[in-house]
Amino acid sequence: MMDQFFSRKEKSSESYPHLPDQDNIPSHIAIIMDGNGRWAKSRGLPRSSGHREGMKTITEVVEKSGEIGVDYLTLYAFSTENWKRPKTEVEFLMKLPERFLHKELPRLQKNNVQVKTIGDPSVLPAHTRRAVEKAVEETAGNTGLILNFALNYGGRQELVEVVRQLGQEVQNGVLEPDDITEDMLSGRLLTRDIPDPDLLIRTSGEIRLSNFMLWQLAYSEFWFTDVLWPDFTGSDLMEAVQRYQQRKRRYGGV
Ligand code: V07
Repeated sequence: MMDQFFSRKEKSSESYPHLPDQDNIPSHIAIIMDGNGRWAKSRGLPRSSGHREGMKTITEVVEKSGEIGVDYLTLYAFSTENWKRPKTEVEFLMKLPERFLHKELPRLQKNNVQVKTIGDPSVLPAHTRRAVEKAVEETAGNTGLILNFALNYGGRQELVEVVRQLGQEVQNGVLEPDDITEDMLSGRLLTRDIPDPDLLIRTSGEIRLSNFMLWQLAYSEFWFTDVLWPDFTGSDLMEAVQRYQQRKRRYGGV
């Protein structure tokens, strides 16, 4: 076979001979990055140091994802429920997008990563919103991994917004309720430009969705690990991908 016919995925997986299935890399991985507070507590450190350590994990996971040929990586950075946390913690968390981007944006540019977000930006502090907008704009032309941060995101809120839109269209007389289809819902979600996740990873041992991508995860494979997010490594990601591939191969066998 000639070289130019190898896809990016096939080529990059040559350096991962332990990956059983070289062309069944999940196109979209979504991650609930849980366990930062617990990581800190177990070391007698403040929760903030767990969050800071969790940012280093993002860098490692982004690079590994790009290497193996993942197209989309969605990270649950801040949920609509997280506002209930103590004010000081929320204030700290709202500084993390700036800190992360200040440190990592040059590397993201170099790696051809495109930054995107889902969630309601309207209630974020202006400094947070500005930092994120800048990163989105400055990476808009990149053609590699799409790094999608869910920031002030809630799955139910996202669905309510779609229902409101459709209701409005019905009221305006441009739409009949019976004509509403799945595509009309998915085409109005914040993820309308990206495919549904193939694989969901949640760290830190909790087995629930916590309002994350409720519609989009309907057919995804789920991978739960007890590893806390700050301890999660590129090789944990590879384990999750391998398990995903094993499950996919079993389906193929039936
Ligand atoms: C946050 C650090 C990672 C562990 C999980 C929770 C805490 C990166 C971002 C971020 C968000 C948007 C963006 C660039 C970076 C972030 C929050 C919390 C609120 F465009 N990490 N991180 N945002 N944590």
